[in-house]
Amino acid sequence: MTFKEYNFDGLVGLSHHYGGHSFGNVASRSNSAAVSNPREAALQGLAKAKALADAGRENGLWGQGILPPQERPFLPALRGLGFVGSDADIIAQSAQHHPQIFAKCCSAASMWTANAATVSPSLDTQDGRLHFTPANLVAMYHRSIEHETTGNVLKAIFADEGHFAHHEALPQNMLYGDEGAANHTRFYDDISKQGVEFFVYGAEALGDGVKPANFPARQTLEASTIIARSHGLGADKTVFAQQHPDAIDAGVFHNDVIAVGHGNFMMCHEMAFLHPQQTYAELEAALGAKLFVHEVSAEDLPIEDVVSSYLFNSQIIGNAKDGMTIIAPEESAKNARVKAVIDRIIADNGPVNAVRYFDVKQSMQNGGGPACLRLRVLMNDDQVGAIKARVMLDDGLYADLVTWVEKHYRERLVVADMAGAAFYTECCSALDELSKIMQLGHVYDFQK
Ligand code: SUG
Repeated sequence: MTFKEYNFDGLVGLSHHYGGHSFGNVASRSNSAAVSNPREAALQGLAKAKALADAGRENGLWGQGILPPQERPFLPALRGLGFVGSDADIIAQSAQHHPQIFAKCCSAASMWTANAATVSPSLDTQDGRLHFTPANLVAMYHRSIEHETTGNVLKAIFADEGHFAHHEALPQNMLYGDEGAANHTRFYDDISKQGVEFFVYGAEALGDGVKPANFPARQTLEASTIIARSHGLGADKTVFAQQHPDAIDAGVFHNDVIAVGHGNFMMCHEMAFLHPQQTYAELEAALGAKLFVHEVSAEDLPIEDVVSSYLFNSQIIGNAKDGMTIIAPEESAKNARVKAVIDRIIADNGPVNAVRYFDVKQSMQNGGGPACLRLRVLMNDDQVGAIKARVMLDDGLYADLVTWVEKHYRERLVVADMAGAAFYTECCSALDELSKIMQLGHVYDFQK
């Protein structure tokens, strides 16, 4: 049976704003309190997803899905923090007396679906099912409230237990900090055979090894090993590597900000891993075939440019035979040093032969590039056939989603705009409509 990669992009939520919520994420912090445009954000994300859906339909090489946004403000979180009364009371009290907490409970950060879950295709798992573990995202409070709804959504879409296995998020403790697919890459030589699952962690929580000095290591080795174990991955096909702590301190809060892999190719910066040569060798040994690693030096691209351009948060699509394409953020085209790096990657004899740039500025300003916006799920036709929800992005779904966004989304948003019951009601009625468009059933708390 042949397998295909499906990118599930997160549809940006109605509450997309710049809250400055992520310590260690340079863009989030520097755009704090800027005015956001949720409508533009959602349309930018949809335009990228539609372009890839069209290209994939034409060449038959990949597919494109969509994951819905979450309900915000998230009242279960506010209730858990001691706010009581009617929905309107809870919103008013928290917004008035604890505006920062209120803003965190309004975050639309679930749009970055690379952090939704870790996904292991059925080719790699002991029981032959496709496994999902929603990320607990404990390092940042505003993201730690995502995993339950994420689990509901994944279970609603990938409902068939014969094909799909769903795990609970890991325990809510920094020992087990887990940020999902942003720190997980799968390499393969043949897309329809077992691949190598590569887990990158920021620190070993219980070890004496080096750790970043200033910013949090959001992913622990402990978390990565639990997932490898519970997904039933083969030890000889699993590689763990530590991120360079200095990179985390420079603003590289996830591995996908400094490295990206696809098939038999990886492009990364020399500061990506603590032990780069050992990491490349272990990956190639596990792959049992040639792995093309394009390592970019700090001399060619200082770490500050890595963080500002988000070059390594590109998606890579296609295959080694027909050629791969880098899907880069527009910010990368504007930086001459980055442009030169891309030209060199295309010119060398690796599998990449093209680049396309996309404008996802609304997301970028919160530290989320093209690759943050998608969750990769490798499936065969039977597994795709088992999905009953309307999540595959064809012309019809795209048109319905654009109409839905244009009907419900604001063009200007700051935290104060979300501080009344009206915004909450607006969001719930929009999401209720969306869950019907996407045939998701009841995945939201307000639908209980
Ligand atoms: O977790 N930003 C997200 C960006 C996530 C990017 N994802 C990947 N690299 N895969 C984060 O830091 C900022 C929200 C705010 O400040 O309003 C935020 O959550």
